[in-house]
Amino acid sequence: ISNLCMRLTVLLYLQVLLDFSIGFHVESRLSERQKREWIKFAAACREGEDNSRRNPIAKIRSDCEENQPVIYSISGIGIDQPPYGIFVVNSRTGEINITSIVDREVTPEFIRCFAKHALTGRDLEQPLDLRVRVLDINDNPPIFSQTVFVGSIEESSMETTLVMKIIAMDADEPNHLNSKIAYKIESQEPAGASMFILNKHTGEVHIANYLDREVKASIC
Ligand SMILES: *[C@@H]1O[C@H](CO)[C@@H](O)[C@H](O)[C@H]1NC(C)=O
Ligand SMILES: [Ca+2]
Ligand SMILES: [Ca+2]
Ligand SMILES: [Ca+2]
Repeated sequence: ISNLCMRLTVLLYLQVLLDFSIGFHVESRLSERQKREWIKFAAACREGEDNSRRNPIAKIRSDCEENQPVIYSISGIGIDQPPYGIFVVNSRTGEINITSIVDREVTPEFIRCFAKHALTGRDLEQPLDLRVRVLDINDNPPIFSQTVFVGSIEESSMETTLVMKIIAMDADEPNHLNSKIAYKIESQEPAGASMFILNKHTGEVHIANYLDREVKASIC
């Protein structure tokens, strides 16, 4: 039956092409035919919030609906793999609901969608990976990649020598303010005049020289 659907498309397409040569008015029909595929829509959801009032947050539809009985289904993590049932689909309408509060850091970005023939179970469309955007909230602190960073310097080292580079990661959305890291020295032992400069952006630690000490005062 899907072959028939395909053949029908091809025939109509040819017909439209033929029509196209004799009249300008068929142009809109041509663009309609090109849309013969998945029609989808997905709204953004917000992390850590009840999104149920936004339901349905997405809708999928196959144009094969026009002449065949279609059943929609979805698959993936948060659906038929743990955590189960975060996203559900109405198999008849293709409407997709979100059923619980989601954590952006563990929710997959894509929902795999299927349109199958209601009687034969055959795929009527190529599976679709529907992107569901979960808007990030800043709910992850930066974590140092090591609990202790060790640096060493020669006693005769020049001032401003690089001592070490400290690294931290933040699980919130990459390249977003929520995951932007700023480094700062909290304290020093022995206390007193700052011996090190920490680059706020790169995490590079240098020995402080006299000039740097003044700069440092404004950084920390
Ligand atoms: C999805 O949510 C809408 C609106 O709350 C509701 O009417 C509908 O029954 C829900 N569908 C499913 C499959 O849960
Ligand atoms: Ca989170
Ligand atoms: Ca963060
Ligand atoms: Ca987050």
